[in-house]
Amino acid sequence: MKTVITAKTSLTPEVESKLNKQVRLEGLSAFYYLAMASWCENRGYLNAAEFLYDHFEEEKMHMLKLMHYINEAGGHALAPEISNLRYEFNSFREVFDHVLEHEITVSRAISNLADFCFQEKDFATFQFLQWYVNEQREEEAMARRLVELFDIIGEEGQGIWLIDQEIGKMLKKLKAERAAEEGK
Ligand code: OFO
Repeated sequence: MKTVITAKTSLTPEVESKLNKQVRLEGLSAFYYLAMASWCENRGYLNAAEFLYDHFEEEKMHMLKLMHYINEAGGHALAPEISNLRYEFNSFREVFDHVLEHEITVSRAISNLADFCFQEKDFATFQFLQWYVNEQREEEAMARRLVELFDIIGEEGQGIWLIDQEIGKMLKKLKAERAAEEGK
């Protein structure tokens, strides 16, 4: 009788474990944004809060996309434990400095992960990760623009109000771009 050997998963244990590490980082990103959104809402920076709540949903989607990929490849995606969130910020600007810093960390993690998969000759996962490489490039650019608002407008006088308005416009543009993308 012919024996049919089927591999349970197409992922090596190392790739699976590193993908799960990235799941955790995306989950952490989601809850970082959630904590920052709540801080902004509590202070009355309502456009910024809406922007950050929207980004919470984006990061959640990034995490789920990875989890589905792992499971579909025969691995086991692990729901992350989230702890040590930061709930307090010294200023409105500090929130967005934190966003930029965090996005740079995530970009590096994605690059290292893609590099590892390439070295392992896991080209399917390498290709899958290109979506995240592009996404991070866009998110880093967006975070830089947010921080620039503080440099250009400044927080004195009506500055904070103006910055919050500009963030509102950025969110509107982002949503319009997403809708156009979905309509393609
Ligand atoms: Fe998941 O895109 Fe930013 O962190």
